[in-house]
Amino acid sequence: MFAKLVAVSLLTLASGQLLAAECKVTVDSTDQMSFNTKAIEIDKSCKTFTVELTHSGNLPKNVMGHNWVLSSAADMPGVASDGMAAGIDKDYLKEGDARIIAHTKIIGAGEKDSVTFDVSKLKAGTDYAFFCSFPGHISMMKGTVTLK
Ligand SMILES: [Cu+2]
Repeated sequence: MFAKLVAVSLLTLASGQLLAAECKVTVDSTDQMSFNTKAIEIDKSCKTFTVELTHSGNLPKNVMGHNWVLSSAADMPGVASDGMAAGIDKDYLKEGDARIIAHTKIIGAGEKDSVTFDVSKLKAGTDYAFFCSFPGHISMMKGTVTLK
């Protein structure tokens, strides 16, 4: 009985450590207008979550720039189309757009940027999306963000 209890406790401890949530992810972007992931999962136990965006291509940001933008899936088309008009100096995002939950700046080849946001901004039961708002990129460069 005692041995069994100890075994269960050890198992709980071990799985607890194994399951410790990683509250950050690195997303790479390329000259092929792509991200290296289509789905990001955020553990509910994370207070904040950090996304580091890298660019492994060779093209400069005015030609093949990328950013990482988070909004609800429903808001994504509107954020992207308003962002297109904002221009590269504004990272192709409308200034003060409340629909944007988090975003990096636009980066070019060899550059990186990261953003950290409060996970409490995400509500259970809402679909979230990430995308690049560089004009024309959203068709290829988007994915889902899920709170789990
Ligand atoms: Cu892009």
